[in-house]
Amino acid sequence: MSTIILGFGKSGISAMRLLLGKGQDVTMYDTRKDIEVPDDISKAKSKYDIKVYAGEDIDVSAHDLAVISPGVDPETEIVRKLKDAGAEIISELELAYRYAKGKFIAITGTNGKTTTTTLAGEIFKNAGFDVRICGNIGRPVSESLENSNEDTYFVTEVSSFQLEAISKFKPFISIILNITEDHLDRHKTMENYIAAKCRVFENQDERDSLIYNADDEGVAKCAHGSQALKYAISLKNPQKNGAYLKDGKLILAIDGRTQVLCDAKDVNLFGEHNIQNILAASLAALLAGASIDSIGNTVKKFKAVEHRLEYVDTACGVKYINDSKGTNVDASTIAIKALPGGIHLIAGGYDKGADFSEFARGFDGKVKALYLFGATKERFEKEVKHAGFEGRISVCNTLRECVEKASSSAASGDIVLLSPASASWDMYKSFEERGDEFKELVVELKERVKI
Ligand code: UMA
Repeated sequence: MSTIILGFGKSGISAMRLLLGKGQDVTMYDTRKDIEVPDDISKAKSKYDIKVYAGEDIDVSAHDLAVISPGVDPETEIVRKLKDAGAEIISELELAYRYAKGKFIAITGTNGKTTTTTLAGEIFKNAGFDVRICGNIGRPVSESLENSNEDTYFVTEVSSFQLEAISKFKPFISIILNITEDHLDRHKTMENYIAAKCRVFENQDERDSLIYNADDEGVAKCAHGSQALKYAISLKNPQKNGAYLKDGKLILAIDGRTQVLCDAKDVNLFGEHNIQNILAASLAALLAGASIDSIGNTVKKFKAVEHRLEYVDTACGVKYINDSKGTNVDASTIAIKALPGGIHLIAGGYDKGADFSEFARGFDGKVKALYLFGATKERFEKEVKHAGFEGRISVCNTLRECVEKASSSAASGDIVLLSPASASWDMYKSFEERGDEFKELVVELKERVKI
C-alpha cells in the first residue's frame, strides 16, 4: 500500500519529500492534464521509485492514504473515488502534524492571519524559543520539521482548506481572529466555512488554550463549544482571561492578573484590526512563557507585513499603498477603514462570488474613484453602481492601466490603494506576484516624475 499525494504545488512537493525521507511509497497526482511536472518531482522520480500522474485514470485501490493540497477540493472526483475505495483523506497540515514533535500555535481567521503569524513568530524568536513560522503563510509545515524537537514551537497559519481534512491535529494554542464571508466558491455556505475554521480547536482539551475574538459574534459563538481554556480578545471590554484595549493601552490578563503590554500609539501598524492581531499574538506568547517586556519590545519594533497595507512610496504627494493581500471583500473593507480617505482604489480579480454592493456600502465616503481590472471587473462595476457609489469608475485591462489612470487623477494628499477584494488567480500565480507588479509600477512612476 502506498500514499498518494494530490497537487504538484508547494504542499504536494513538501509532503512528498517528507514521506520519501521516511522511506514511504509515494504516488504523485495532479488533476490538471496539461501541467508541467515540476523539477523537484522529476528529480525525486529519478532517485526514488515514485509514480507521477497528471489527469489520468488510475487504480485508486492501491492507496490507503491520500494527502491533499489545500487547493484540492475534497469533493473533487478523484478524492471521492479514493475515499470510496477506503483511503484515509488528510491534508498536508495533518500529515506534517503526525510527524512533528513540537507544539503548535495555530492561527486562523478570514483576515489578519499572516500579520498575526509573522508577529507571533518574531515574538517567540526574540523571547529565545526555537520557532518555525509556517503553514498557509507560504511555507508548508512538512518543510519545517527538520531539526525540530519537543521544545520547538510551530507558529502556523492555517486556512479553512487545510483544516477541512484534519483528524488528529491538536494545537496547544489556537487563535481565531475573525470569520467573514470568503471562499464560498469552495465551501458553498457560511455555515460550512465557519465549521471548517472551528475545526482548529476540535481536538483541543482543557490543557490547551483557545484565543478568540470576543468582538466577533460568529467567532464568540463558535468558541463557546471549545473544551480548551478560553481567552477573549476585545477592543471594547476588559477581560479576566484575555487581552484588551483600555485607555489607549494594550493589556494582557491571565486569571485576572493584568499586565500592560504597551501604548497603542507605540504600534507601527495601521488600523484597529491590527490591535486585535497584536493582542492575540502577544497573549499566545505570554501563555507559552515569554516575558511581557520581551513581547512589548518586539511589538514596538514590528512593521507591516509585505502586501498587507504596505506603504510603497509617495510620488507627487500621492501615497501608494500595496494591499494585494486584500483577496476578499472584508480584507479590503478593513484596509479602507484603516486609512484616512481620499482613496483611489484599484480592485478586481478572480471571481469567488463575493457581494461587491455590500463592499461599496462600506466605503464610508473615503473612496474617491475606482479602477477595476481582472475577471470581476464588470460585475464589480455593476454592483457598486447599484449600491449608489457616485465616484468615477474606470474599467481597465491591466494593473498597469489602473496605476496610470489612478496616478493621473490623484491629487496631492490622496492615496492610491491596491486592495482588490478578489483573489489573484485569474491573472497571477499569487497575490504576491500581483503586489510585486504594483510595487514595480510605482517604482517606474517615481523614476518618471522624480518627486
Ligand atoms: N490541483 C489539482 N486539483 C485541483 C486543484 C489543484 O490537482 O482540483 C493542483 C494544481 O494543479 C497545482 C497544485 O494542486 O499543481 C496546487 O496546490 P495548492 O493550490 O494547494 O497550492 P500550494 O502551492 O500547495 O499552496 C498551498 C496554499 N494554496 C492554497 O490554499 C490555494 C498556499 O496558500 C500556502 O501558502 C501553501 O499551500 C503552503 O501551506 C495560498 C492561499 O492563497 C497563499 N491560501 C488561501 C488564502 O490565504 O486565502 C487559502
